Amino acid sequence: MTSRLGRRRIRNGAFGALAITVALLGAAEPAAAHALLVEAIPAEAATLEASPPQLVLRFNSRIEHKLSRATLSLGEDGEPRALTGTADAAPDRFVATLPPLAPGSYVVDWQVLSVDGHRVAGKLRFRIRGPG
Ligand SMILES: [Cu+2]
Repeated sequence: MTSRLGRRRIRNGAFGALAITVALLGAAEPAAAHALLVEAIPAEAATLEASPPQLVLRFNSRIEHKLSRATLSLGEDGEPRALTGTADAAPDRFVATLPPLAPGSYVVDWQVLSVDGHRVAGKLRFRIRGPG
């Protein structure tokens, strides 16, 4: 039979373990929960010979397609043109069909919503080589 004091000790011990678990989960959350970009096509800083047919951004977790977007600009100061994400893309990808692009330097400005509710944004630059 457990004494009153013994029971209280057990309970405090359980609370202590719970507090440590919560602290560990809290510390691990940011890295584990956001959607992080793991692959881009075209790749960052790529030099291409021809206009790429698609933009593909692959993440390490699911994204909300309806609340994810990207723009494409010709050069750093170019007018940003909205890219329409493919609604039926895989859950971990943002996919957009690209119009035929002239040679030049392009900047993709993207913003996705992770399923954990956090926004993640980034830029991607690539270049299409001109003739000659
Ligand atoms: Cu997050």
